[in-house]
Amino acid sequence: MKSKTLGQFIIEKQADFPFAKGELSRLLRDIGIAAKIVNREVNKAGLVEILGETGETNIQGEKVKKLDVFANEQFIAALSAGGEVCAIASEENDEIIPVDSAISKNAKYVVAMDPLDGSSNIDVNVSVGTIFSIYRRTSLSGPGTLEDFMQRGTEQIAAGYIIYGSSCMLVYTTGKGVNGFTLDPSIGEFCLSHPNMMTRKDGNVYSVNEGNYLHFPDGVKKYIKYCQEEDKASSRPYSSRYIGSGVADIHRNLIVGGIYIYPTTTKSPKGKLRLLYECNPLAFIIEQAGGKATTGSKRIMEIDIKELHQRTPLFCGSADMVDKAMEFMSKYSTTEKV
Ligand code: P6P
Repeated sequence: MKSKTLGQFIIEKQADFPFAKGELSRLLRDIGIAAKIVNREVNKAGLVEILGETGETNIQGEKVKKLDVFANEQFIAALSAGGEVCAIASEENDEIIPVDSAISKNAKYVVAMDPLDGSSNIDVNVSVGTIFSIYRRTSLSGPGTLEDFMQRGTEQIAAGYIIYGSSCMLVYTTGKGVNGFTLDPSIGEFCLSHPNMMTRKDGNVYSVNEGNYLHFPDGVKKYIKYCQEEDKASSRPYSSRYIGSGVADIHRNLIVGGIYIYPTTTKSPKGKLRLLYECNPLAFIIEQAGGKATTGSKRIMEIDIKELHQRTPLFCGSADMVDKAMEFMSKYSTTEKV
């Protein structure tokens, strides 16, 4: 039996939002359109002149890849043309992108995104992803403002990611569970493949860049050693899996269980990942799937955001694993006040 397409699913679930008149549905459709276009380019990156770097560095001080720019342009174009957003925030843009067109004059939403997360992996053919977060605007009218993005993660009305891997999947939540859609290239549609995704309460995979071990807080060091101890009763030692694309690591842990940690390091004293368009959307998804997402001491979605590109440490995944890591942080590390 042909599985439900993303469009059919969104319309069906629209009933969950009696007051919505289809705007959120159209916004999610716009994201799906851009995702298909980006996926097409990611899949042929090796064939066309789209590999490599542009020679620029972004506000994060990271080398900008040509596919970063392409993905950013595609999502901005699709969101701006769709008429449902009044502003966009992107990892690739220092400032917000106000959307001020006739079609978006009644737009209710703003979208924050990391258009191509893990882009350092593009040239070596490893999965990359897009992360997005949707808020209701707080400003009253006209183009959106920075204030529209200064909202806690608990205020998100939807969040999701697209993973461009062995298959292209779109995973999202509107606060009523998590659903995964796999792109069927033969019909060019995302089809429901992973309904009601729930992560395992406990897992045996830990994802962290152990190359930074010497610079980790003591609590993280102790937790990593805990993961490596022999203890059959708790299935330890765990497996270490680290892809270098957060979306890919977190997607795997969402499906099979596990914990992803990007803690503070001396190089990234506030953590590396960004609160607005990486940690909050991933936290929303993980919590909706029964997992947890914290800074090592505090729930990610309750952090007050003060800057567009604000960073935070991230511990996310299976609830029992995050709890255990937080025990070590509480016992051995002075936890950052974020
Ligand atoms: P490192 C990608 O740049 C990213 O934001 C995450 O997707 C990924 O998990 C992490 O950074 C990789 O960072 O320092 O381990 O290379």
